[in-house]
Amino acid sequence: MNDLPIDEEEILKELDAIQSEDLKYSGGRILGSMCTEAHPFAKKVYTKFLDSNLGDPGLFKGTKATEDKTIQIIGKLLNLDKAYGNIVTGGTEANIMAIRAARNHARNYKGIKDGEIILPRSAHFSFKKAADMMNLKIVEADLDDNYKIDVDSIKKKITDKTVAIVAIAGTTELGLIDPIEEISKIAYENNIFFHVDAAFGGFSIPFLKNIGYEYPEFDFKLDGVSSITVDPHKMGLAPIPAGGIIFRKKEYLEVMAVDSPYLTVKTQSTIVGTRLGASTVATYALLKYFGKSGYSKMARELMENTYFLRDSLKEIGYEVIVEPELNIVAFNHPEKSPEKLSDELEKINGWKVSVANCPKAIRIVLMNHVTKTHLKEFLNDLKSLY
Ligand code: 0PR
Repeated sequence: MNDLPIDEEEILKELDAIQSEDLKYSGGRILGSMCTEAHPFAKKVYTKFLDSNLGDPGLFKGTKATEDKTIQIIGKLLNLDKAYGNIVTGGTEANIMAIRAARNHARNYKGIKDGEIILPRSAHFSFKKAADMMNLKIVEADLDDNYKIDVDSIKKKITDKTVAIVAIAGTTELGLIDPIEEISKIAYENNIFFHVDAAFGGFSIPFLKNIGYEYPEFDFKLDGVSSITVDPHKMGLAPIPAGGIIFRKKEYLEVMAVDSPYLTVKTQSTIVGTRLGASTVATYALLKYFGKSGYSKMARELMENTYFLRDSLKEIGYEVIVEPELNIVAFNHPEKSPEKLSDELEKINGWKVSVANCPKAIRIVLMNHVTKTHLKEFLNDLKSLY
């Protein structure tokens, strides 16, 4: 550390140099990210609320009330009349909260000690963190030929130690939606906590449905669904960190509550203590700013880009691995491995794609910063590498 203070200007110069090493979404080269540039209005709101701390809500009553309102708005979007939950740091924290609620609920009401969670291989790695932190055993559900949960395998894997079943609405690698309706029935009949990870899909499926796209039910309309993760900092255009966890019942928050006696609120259910209010208020502002029609329009445009990429890839001879359900396209070169193609794409023009593991494929996430013009350039390069 320097002994004497350094001039702001000088520090800013260094920071500019630091920032120039980072990629910018606007460059259009980031093709494998579920995040995008936050909306300018959200950035404005964010800086206005930088000091508000949701960890001590009695001091920031306005911000806390706004978190509650945001949870209600998102809950309604997911067909829940009265929602319970929080805006947290991201999908990871939201998933950890869901699993913690399930584990504690099963421990308190069913006396389950060494619990198990059933989830598919396509689940995000945040569940491995959750299982590790909570001493739970992961029981892997099989995938069918379309890379979705095989419902029968869930039935077979339920034991008297099962504390939760997890399914995904918008898988990380392929953007697929699991057969949530069938799984919800099984969870309901067996009285097991059922968590839907819609970190990615939760901010687009409801809006796409709104404009006539057909998707199966995935939300609280299904009686068996206990909680849903839905992340404003992915498809919602909110600034990082903004994840969302919505519970059907208050008791799921209560089973996680610990005493916080010297604070303005006497219990806390979130994992994080001191919590940013800024991204929560920015999320609220964006929900109002776009409304259903704004988010629907955006979701439609992303799907149009998705179909454009899918069709163009097929035209030039690449293999599209699965029919896209949301705005992710996974494809392969008929001969080159995805790793090799990924390296070549980076060398030829700085493209940053990501390689899916199950199945092995190049995976493109069509976020707002990826325009048609970028896609055309990308396709030209793919043509030259064919
Ligand atoms: N659930 C699902 C279905 C996800 O896809 C992700 C993250 C999470 C939970 C965890 O969310 P947080 O990362 O907010 O905790 N999916 C992306 C991934 O890990 C996140 C991501 C975003 C990765 C931007 C890269 C990137 O540039 O692949």
